[in-house]
Amino acid sequence: MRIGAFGYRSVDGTKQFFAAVFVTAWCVIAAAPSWGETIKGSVRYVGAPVDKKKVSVTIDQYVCGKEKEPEDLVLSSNSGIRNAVVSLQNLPPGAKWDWNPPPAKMDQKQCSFVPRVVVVPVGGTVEFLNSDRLLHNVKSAGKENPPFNRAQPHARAISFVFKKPEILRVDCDLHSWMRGWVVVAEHPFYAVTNEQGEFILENVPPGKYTLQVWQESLGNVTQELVVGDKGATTVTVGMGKK
Ligand SMILES: [Cu+2]
Repeated sequence: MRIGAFGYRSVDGTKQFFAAVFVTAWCVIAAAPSWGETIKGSVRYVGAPVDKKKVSVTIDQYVCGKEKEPEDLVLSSNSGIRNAVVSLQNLPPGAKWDWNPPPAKMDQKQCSFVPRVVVVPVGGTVEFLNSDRLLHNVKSAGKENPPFNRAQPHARAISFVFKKPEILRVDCDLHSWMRGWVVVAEHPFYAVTNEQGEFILENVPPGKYTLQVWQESLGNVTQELVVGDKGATTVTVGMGKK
């Protein structure tokens, strides 16, 4: 819709081009499977109080700062958990999807991986960037996908393809606090919670599901869920440190 709107603001020469883009985009949307059901949810922290200890930085303070907020468990003011990965298990047999997103990007900015969590399909690509004017590296030691460890000078992009489903940890050896996660997903019914701990899963076929939530420092929880055919299904999932 917005692409079409841009067309009106363009000068005459580009108007037609944008109109074409709009029509193409509309056709792609129309061709996608339209189960139409939506799950709107939030993931909340329900455990013991969290000790928010800052991480002190001892090197490269001119870029990294003197200390970093802990990012392994980030909560909103009303206990929403950021960067939790929500997915549907047990998809109905015969459910089909056309899922070919552009490469995910994970930047290194002020000595943090940004975003901290990316989801890619099996066979998908993550492009690692470095916006910082210093040297980082990207290292991963997954179990299913080949390990890698590459130096990453400023502004160099390095792409990796992930062929097997798993959740991989990404580190920078030069800055011990830096951590990211690549989630290699078998189907598109995955979402990462936002700053408020909220997520949306769209185009879900009606049915009974197990919703799984993974968070790097809290592990996994599951919750049963029924998706009907009358509007959005809402769900709240609680997670806590034991
Ligand atoms: Cu680094």
